[in-house]
Amino acid sequence: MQGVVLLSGLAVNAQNPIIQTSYTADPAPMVYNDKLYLYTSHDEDGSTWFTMNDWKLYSTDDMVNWTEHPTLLSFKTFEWAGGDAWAAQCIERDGKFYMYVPVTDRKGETAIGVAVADSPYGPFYDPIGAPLVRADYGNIDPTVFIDEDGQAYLYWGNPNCYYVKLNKDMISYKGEIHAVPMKPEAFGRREGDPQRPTLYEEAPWLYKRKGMYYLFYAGGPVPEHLAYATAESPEGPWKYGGTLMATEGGSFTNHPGIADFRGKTYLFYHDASLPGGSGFTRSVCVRELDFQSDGKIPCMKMVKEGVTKSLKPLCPYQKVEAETMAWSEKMKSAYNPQVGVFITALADGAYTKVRAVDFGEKAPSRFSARLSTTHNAEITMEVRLDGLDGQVLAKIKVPRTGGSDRWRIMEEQIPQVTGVHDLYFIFKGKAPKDLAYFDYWKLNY
Ligand code: FUB
Repeated sequence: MQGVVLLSGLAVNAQNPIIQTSYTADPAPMVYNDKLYLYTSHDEDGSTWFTMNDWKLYSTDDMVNWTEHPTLLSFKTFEWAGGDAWAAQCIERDGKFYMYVPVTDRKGETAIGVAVADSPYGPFYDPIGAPLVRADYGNIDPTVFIDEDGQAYLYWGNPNCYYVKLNKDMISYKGEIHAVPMKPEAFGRREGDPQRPTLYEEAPWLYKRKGMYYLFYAGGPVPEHLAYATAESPEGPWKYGGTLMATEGGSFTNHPGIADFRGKTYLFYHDASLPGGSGFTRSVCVRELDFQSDGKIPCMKMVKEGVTKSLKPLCPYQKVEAETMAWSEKMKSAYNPQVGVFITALADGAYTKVRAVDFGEKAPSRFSARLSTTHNAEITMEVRLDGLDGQVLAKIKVPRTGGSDRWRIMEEQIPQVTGVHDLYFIFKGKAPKDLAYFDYWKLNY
């Protein structure tokens, strides 16, 4: 567990990986009501295999600050599942949210299930009590897409790629399960393996732009790269487009997720860049995706800086959850029923950074935050402007309440500040572990 959070020495201006408080993988973005929701799988700390039991959810409306939400479902949501919570995708239809997940059934076979909710945050339940689809083998990595004519498609599979048309209810399908023809013209030629003539490995993602269908995927041989194919129909035939992202980043897998949001297209992927990172402890990243005028996509590099410009300033005059952040070090997120998701400052110097906070033209006079610690030693939270050594806005002694189930709201007068600033919340003090808990903060006039 220490590995994921005791990071230091990563560039102060890094925006990738976008989640630093857990290991996350297999990004699946979904845009709904002008907000981007990011569903991810969750590599357990210290994993030496794909040890993944539940899915996580983060959201943003500015592409730089991400808010963690309570864990929305696990393989246990599916009574027939025996384990595994691998790459999933969620989509909205007529106000309901459908999450397609690969799990392993009680006999040890992979299958794709579906869970439904009335909100993107869940709670999700299994409406059919059985797998939704299952091909001969390799039933992982579902991707779902609804075309303009209302027809929904589900693609999935490793090492083969399958698809099926979903019914309007999104929890049943019509017709046959189709195996996508594995032709080098469609997915690129793999040399030296007659069993696997193409580069296609896994992780399909179906997407449409300007009338053209794109099938993004992870290509082999391992270590994976990202590639894409295009077609004039969501059922193919597919034409190999080339490499989207070469192998890099330290993880032997990669997994694309694409979303259009506020006029731009974003490519989500994963790497192993958090401390302790590996092919089994991965981290989700994002960058803009550029298209050429002919619809082709140039090969892209992984980028440390991620998305550099906030799309929208953050309003600090309402509760801002501590788990809303652009960057953090030595921080870990947790959940309890008293306050929901909160963060723990693990060691001296732990901090979070929140970008583009809009104080407005009239300066606020007070800062408040809900905090707690179990330690007698003096633990403080400094709030600084625009840098770890920037102007001090507040210096609050964290109250000793005795646990993360007991909290106090602390308030302090602050100097006059206006305009847009990055805010840093820095925890200082000497304690053997878990310095302080932080639930939310707010500015007041
Ligand atoms: O996360 C487990 C597996 O790793 C996914 O199913 C693949 O796409 C790869 O990312």
